[in-house]
Amino acid sequence: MSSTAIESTADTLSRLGINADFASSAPNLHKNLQLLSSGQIELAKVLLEMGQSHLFEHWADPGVDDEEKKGFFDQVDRLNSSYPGGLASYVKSARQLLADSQAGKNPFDGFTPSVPKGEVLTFGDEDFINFEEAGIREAQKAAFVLVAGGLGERLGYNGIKVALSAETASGTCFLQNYIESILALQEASCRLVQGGCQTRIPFVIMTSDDTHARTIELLESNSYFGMEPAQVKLLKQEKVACLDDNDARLAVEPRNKYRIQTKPHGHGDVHALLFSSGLLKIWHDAGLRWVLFFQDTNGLLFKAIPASLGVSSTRQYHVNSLAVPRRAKEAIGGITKLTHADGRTMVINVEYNQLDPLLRATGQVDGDVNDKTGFSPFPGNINQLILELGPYIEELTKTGGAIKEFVNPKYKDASKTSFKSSTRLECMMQDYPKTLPPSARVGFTVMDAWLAYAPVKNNPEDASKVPKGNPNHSATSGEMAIYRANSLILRKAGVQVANPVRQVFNGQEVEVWPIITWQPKWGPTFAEIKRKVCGNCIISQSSSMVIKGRNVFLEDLSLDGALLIDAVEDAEVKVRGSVQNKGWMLENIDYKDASVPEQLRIRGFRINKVEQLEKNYSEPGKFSLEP
Ligand code: UGB
Repeated sequence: MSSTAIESTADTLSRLGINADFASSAPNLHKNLQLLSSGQIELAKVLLEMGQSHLFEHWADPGVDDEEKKGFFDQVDRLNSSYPGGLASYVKSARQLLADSQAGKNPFDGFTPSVPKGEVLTFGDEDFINFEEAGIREAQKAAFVLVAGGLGERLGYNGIKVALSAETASGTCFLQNYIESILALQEASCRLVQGGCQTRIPFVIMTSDDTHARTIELLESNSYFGMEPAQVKLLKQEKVACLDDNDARLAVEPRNKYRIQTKPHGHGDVHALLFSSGLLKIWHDAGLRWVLFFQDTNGLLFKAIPASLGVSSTRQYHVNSLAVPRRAKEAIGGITKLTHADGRTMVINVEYNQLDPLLRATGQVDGDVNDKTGFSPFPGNINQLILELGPYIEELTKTGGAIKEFVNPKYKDASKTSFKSSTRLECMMQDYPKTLPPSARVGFTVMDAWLAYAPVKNNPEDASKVPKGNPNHSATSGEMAIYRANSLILRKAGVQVANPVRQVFNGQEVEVWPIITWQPKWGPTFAEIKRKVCGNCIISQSSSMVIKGRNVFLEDLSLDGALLIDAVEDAEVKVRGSVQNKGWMLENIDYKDASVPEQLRIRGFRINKVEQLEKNYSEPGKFSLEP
């Protein structure tokens, strides 16, 4: 060590008011102090004060691995600055939560669950149509936030989930479907303003290191799927430090002793990120009123948005959780009213693994079971939240966006003293209402699952083992649900759509309806779809129909085969008469067949496009298609 280096370290320490002995508990750190900047020394002090001296146990002498040591502090700096309250606060919370977990403390201690009251909608009735209309009016005051930082371990797909095709008839991926849906709402909402409007609905995507680069690439290589790039903002969540034991000792990365092991913190990060990004204030200043949160693989989602947003504005909900009827033990949380012995109440999601023990602990001996309707009395949380922006900002100003965390260590044995592998704190975006005052208006909106919810979460093997009657939540069921929903919507609009047949793909029995899909702008609301369909239209079970374009009208159409229409914005196309051809067929694929692309394999089928009628209208004008 050179004498100048000793002097400058000593100077730095004295300038920082830090006693030179602060690193005596970590001799290997002490030896390396000369390498550290003043900021790094402060971080080192924080680590030692938190009882983390073991992190330096394997540090080499100065001159060896010095770049790695800098890298260590870069990482500590990131972990410290990305967590509300910094690393010290993280370790403090971890110790408390780990102690509670070891003691077997029930996070809902003192609370009794009951079934809350909310808005239950019936697709297509007068109320539904009115709520949709109100929702479309509000859409120009909304911002959308997609949480897409998850790896999708349950699905086991190699790519990012938003790049998966929501359905293979048109090949539209989830991200494209979401963007086109937001643009469709934007246009529909602006059309209600006299003279139109220039509103560009903001769209935020929360990514993580696992998904960030591939999300950007997907957007850029597809020209943002038609959205203006400035409308889209990506916020990357950081992972959090892993914990090795009940004393919250930070875990060293197994492959690099100069790094702390990290794991995802959960979708709850979205609130702190939005708050610290400054976007909420910008939106508020621009007159926005709503923030809508949603997840990465639900191809039905936007069919439920206009009506739910209408409920939020009509009922003046500060928080509106979208929900569907839930089967007992289904892996989605239950929306629950919790009443504390001291009188406090909250309406909150109780996660699927906690609902059953909570019910049993509070005298409902059968736990999480269906009632006579065949469903759990607790509506299923589909994790689509609509928050009113003003109260949201007020709350986050108090909390900084920190969300109540939990820890879920896998203990080695009943003594609960050591873990099978490192754990970490996690948080969920739907836990936001936990800190709200009793005056907050927290509600929910229930819709039929066929209309609102068909996520792609389970791999083929797990999906095939789902108990009979419970949804598979696989790529197979997710795609089939889109065709079913579109068929049922057209039925409600007056089209005679044939009944489905049952078929098995990847070991899952599903209903196969006609393969019908349309671009979101063709039918952003039910009223709009009804306007596009008239006369006596018939669609046979083996038919397929793909509509691209806004102004395509079905009039006395009889379809028995495949029909594809693609029309530019100002082309108005009336489709009449009888379309008959050999159409499309579904062919089985085995998910283990590695010769087939993974995108298809995980569905268990591919569409064989045998024969089709395909018409493109690339010029403005009025057209009639009468085969
Ligand atoms: N996600 C992130 O963006 N970051 C993360 O760190 C983790 C996830 P999962 P989960 O709708 O069926 C939720 O893994 O967490 C994103 C609700 O908690 O698909 O098991 C990720 O990219 C549960 O109450 O779901 O369960 C994805 O978009 C229930 O409603 C989203 O977060 C369930 O979803 C969800 O992640 C459901």
